[in-house]
Amino acid sequence: MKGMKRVKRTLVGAGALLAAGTTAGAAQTDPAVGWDHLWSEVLIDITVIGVVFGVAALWMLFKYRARSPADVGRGPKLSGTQAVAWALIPAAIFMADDFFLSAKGWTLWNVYRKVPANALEIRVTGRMWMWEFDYGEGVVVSAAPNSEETVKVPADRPVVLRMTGEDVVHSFFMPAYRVKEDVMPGRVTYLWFLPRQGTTVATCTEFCGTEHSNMNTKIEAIPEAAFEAWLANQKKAAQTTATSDHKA
Ligand SMILES: [Cu+2]
Repeated sequence: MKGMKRVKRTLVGAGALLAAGTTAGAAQTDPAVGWDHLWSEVLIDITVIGVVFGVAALWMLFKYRARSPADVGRGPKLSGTQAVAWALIPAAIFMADDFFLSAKGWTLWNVYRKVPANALEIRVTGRMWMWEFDYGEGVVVSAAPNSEETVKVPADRPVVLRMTGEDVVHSFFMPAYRVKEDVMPGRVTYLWFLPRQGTTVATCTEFCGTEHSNMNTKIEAIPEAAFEAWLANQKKAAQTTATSDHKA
């Protein structure tokens, strides 16, 4: 009875923990932070496992070393149970950790693929060899190779990029935000990220021709109010140009 109670309590505890994990997942607004956590977790796990097995191997090397030339070939044999346990226990430990990390990765991936409702949408076109950013209403920023022009985004507001290509396969990569997605003709792919104030780099990461390495641009995240003011100005300018073009 006591045992059953304990099992029940453990199950309830595990359930609560899982539920807490799910809520934390839902509240997660920046997948980049989640990817970093997951990566350090992978590193910690493989280090711990590596050290444990390394120490065990060294200990056995020492314990079962040959003490005299006559010892060679007379090492102790493992029993059937020992042999099976030696294979299964480490495999179970590795698999448990693998499943645990993949479950976390899968949860995070789903957060990453679900665009937040309040995201600002920018349409991106990739072509040999530049990126173009379309904010709508005639506001287009062309990031020509090596230009000093930055692509502005609002800090702390999610931004979704809907991307397509005009010629060959490109890949849009923002290392600082841990996001990368292929860009190709005939299809619209997407990614979203949560800008942090400051300037970072976006670059093409699919070899697309001789100028591929120049296909990069600076992404500048500025406070949202400043961004809104900038965008409103750009829209006004775009409208004026359109009207004067029309008159001409
Ligand atoms: Cu490219």
